Amino acid sequence: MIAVKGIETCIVDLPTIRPHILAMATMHHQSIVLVRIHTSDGLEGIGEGTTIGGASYCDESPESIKVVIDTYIKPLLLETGLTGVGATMAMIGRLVSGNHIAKCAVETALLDLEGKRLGVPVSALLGGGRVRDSFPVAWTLASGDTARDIEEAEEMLEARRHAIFKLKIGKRSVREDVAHVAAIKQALGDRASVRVDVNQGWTEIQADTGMGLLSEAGADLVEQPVGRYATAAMTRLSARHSIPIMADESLHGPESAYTVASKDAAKIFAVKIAQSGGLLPAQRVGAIADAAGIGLYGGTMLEASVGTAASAHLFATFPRLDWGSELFGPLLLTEELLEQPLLYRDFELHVPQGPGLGINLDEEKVSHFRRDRTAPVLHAVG
Ligand code: MUC
Ligand code: MG
Repeated sequence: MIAVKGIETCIVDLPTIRPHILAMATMHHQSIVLVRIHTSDGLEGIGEGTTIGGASYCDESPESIKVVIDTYIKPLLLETGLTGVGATMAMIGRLVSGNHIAKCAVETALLDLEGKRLGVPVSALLGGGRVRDSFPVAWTLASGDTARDIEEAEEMLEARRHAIFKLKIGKRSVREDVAHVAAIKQALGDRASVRVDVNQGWTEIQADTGMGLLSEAGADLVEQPVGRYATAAMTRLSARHSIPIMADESLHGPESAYTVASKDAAKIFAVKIAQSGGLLPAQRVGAIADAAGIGLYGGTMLEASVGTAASAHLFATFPRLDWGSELFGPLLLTEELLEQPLLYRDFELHVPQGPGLGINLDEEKVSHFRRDRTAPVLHAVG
């Protein structure tokens, strides 16, 4: 058993490079929760808990994530100390129900600690370890302006950063949205894969029209067209349309993944560590998809570099990653939080190799952008 000497959390507000327009929110900044766990053997583990658009995307917000960790998880870990990561998370699960993103942040820090203690990357702690060192990364076009989105996509192709583009729709009328997608697909042609994310914005009837037209326009998939609990509608839509549905918000852990898979409600899963409740439950979501012959895609909650690195370690271990990933979160922010940024090259993200997450925070950046700037600066203890 290893004693916990301290747990610190802070919210860090980071500006985005441009407004990011989703069906439920327009983001001008991203607010992440950093958690740092210090142990008696002198190590520090880092985790990130991040959602999108305050409290608008799911049941948690940056503020609730911080409160749950500070009020319920921190005292528990200080009192009991750490055993294995799975056992510690099971103990937390008995006291804290739901709150997947808060749990993900803590579990990430525990895995970082364990990897540092053993001298291996987090990916080596998951299943049989990594099967790839890098994988493709999509970029989301969400400026709200068709011409600007095409320009942005051309820049990304030219820079060899992204050849997969996800378009955020669901805010305007179905026909306006489809016209926007068709114009972008026509401009990019076979040089890029164009996909859409409706973020639950449609009814089943709208989705019927939309999916038919999007298929004709050359889109490759439709992410979460209807509400997250509308499993029956997703099953019917999946049966009626050849363009695949990718489940995102419908997946909040292995149990929901099992429901979606067994009801044939989606042909692809966007696996997210935050929504799943951590890397370990997200690994089980991935295993359910794999066993059911469902396509796998590495999703994001638009985390900054810590959450993105954690996700990358997990996605590196999936036996299949047929649809690539969208781990571009750090690139949407004006500020880099790491001393050494994650490596994006030739359309792929390269998974860090060092022990734990294999990353180091830039302390000055953290102290400058943390919301409670007047509080003492977070620093490694011991
Ligand atoms: C989502 O719903 O997938 C992922 C990429 C992006 O632009 O938004 C997120 C959330
Ligand atoms: Mg989505």
